[in-house]
Amino acid sequence: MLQKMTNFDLNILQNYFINVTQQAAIACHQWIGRGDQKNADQAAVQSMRNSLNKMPINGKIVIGEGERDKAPMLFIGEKVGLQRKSDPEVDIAVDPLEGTNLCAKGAPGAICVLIVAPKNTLLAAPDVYMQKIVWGPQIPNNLLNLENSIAENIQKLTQFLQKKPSELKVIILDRPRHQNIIAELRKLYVKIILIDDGDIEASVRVALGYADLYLGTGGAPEGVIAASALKSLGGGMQGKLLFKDAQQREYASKIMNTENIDQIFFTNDLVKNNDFLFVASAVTNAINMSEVFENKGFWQVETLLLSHKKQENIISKIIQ
Ligand code: VTB
Repeated sequence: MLQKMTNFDLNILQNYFINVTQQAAIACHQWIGRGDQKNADQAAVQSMRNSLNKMPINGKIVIGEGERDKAPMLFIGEKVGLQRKSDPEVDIAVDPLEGTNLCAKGAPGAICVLIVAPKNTLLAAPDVYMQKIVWGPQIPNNLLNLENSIAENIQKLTQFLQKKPSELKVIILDRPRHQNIIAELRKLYVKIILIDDGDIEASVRVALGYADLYLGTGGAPEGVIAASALKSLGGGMQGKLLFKDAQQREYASKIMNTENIDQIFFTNDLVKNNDFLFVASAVTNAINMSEVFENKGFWQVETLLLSHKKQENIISKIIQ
C-alpha cells in the first residue's frame, strides 16, 4: 500500500527512490558490454519512468533527457508520479544511465542516478556544458575559484594542504578541450587521473578523498546532481555554463529558474536547500560499489543514498 503524505518526507520517499534507481540498474544489466549505448540508455529511461509513475508524488522532471520534442520520456517539464492532490510536490533531476559508453564497453563508472528535492530548489540547468571545479571536504569554500588560473588554484591548494604539487591528484575528463589544463598541470607535476566519462562519479570520488580536485568542462545537468552529493559528503564546487550559440543562451534563459545565467554557480546555487536525496545504483563497478548481478533468481544491486543527514551504502537483494 502506498503511504499518504502531504509534506516532503524524505524518510517515506527514500525507499521508493532507491527502488527507482535499482530497477533501472537491473534493466541496464543486459546491455553491459554490448556496445549499444542507445539501447542501454533506453532501458534505463523506460524503467525509471515506470517506477517514478507508481510513486505517491506530484513530481516534475527539471533535469532530464532533453526537451519534449526530442525526448519521448523523462523530458524536462514532464510530470511523474501518481499526481494526487495530497501528494508532495517534488522536483527531480535524473541521469537514468550516467556513462552510457561505460556501460556499453563494460567499463567501470556507469550508474543510474537521480536527485529529488522540494519544488523550485534545484537549478533547472539545461543540457549545455558547464566549466567546473570540485574540491573535497577539507577545503574551505572560499579558497579556490573558477576564475583563477590553474597555477593559482594549485598554489592555494598546496599552501593550504601543506603539500607539494606533485602530491596532488586531479581528475579530468579525457577530452581534447582539456589540453591546456592538462599541459598546465603537467608543468606543475600534478598527478592527473584521466577518465573517459562520468563526472558525477569523479566529483563523488573527490568528496570521498580519492583525489584533491575535479577540473574541466562536463555536462551542466551532471553538475547539479554532483552538487547534491557534495552537500552531503562535504566539499564544494563552482560551475559556469558555457553556451555554444545564441540559441542555447535563449533556451537556457527560457527554462532556467535564475536571473543571471552567466553567473558562477556555487554548490548552494545548484541545490538550494538541505532537503534533498541523492540516489545512485551501480550498473558497473562505481564509487566503491559492485556491478549489478544476478545469482539464482536474486538481483544484487548496490546503491549509494545521500541526504543532508545521512550517507548510506545499501546493498539490496531483489527477487524478480
Ligand atoms: C560529462 C560526463 C558524462 O558527458 O558530463 C560528459 O560526465 C560531457 O560531454 O558522463 P562530452 O562527452 O561531450 O564531453 C558524459 O560523458 C556523458 O553524459
